Amino acid sequence: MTRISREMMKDLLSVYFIMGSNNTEAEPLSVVQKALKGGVTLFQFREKGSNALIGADQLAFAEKMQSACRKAGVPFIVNDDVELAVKLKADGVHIGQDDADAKEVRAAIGDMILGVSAHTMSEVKQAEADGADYVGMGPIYPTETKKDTKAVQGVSLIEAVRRQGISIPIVGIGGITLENAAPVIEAGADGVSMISAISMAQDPEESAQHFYQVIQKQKPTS
Ligand code: TZP
Ligand code: MG
Repeated sequence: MTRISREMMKDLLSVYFIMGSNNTEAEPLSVVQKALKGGVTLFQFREKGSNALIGADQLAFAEKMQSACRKAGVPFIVNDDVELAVKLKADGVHIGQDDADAKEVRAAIGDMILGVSAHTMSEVKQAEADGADYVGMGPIYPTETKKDTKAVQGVSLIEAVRRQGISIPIVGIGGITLENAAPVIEAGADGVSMISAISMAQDPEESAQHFYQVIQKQKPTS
């Protein structure tokens, strides 16, 4: 295997749906299946917070999500847990600044996709130097889903990164909805990442479909 190309990574980031069992009041697997059907381009398994599954239950649930992603041909990324990602032979892993050292994670996972959360210009540069395939930047807008976020930063840091000519694939995260997604792409992101806008939607398939349409319209065709 070789590392994913930047071009392909940028494509995959278009509609990056993140979910764990506690992000929905509906049956989690069916929510993910509907979202995949609607057109999400990348999925992250993020099982944390109150009532999160642990141990064998978490593993079984992760396997179900992974298998749904495989069927849909959508890469499956594991949040935080490098060991779980390796065990599942996931397509990638996403880490925050406090989770692990990105350089060490890169060494442990070989060519799997590596995503790193970055909140400052220097974190973006460091992530790129450490071998990240993409950076997640945010929270762009206020969010109720994650309580311990850094300050809301809008799109200005994304613009600043692009102004410096840094071309690492970027996905924006935090409070993103169908209504406010377009400016994130205009600022220079390659995609948007969301939890509640799809996981809590009345119709997750339709929501994913609409995100796909909005993002495709905004993204310059390569
Ligand atoms: N990291 C920064 S904000 C956030 C994460 C995981 C939560 C995003 O959830 P939502 O519901 O899309 O605002
Ligand atoms: Mg984390």
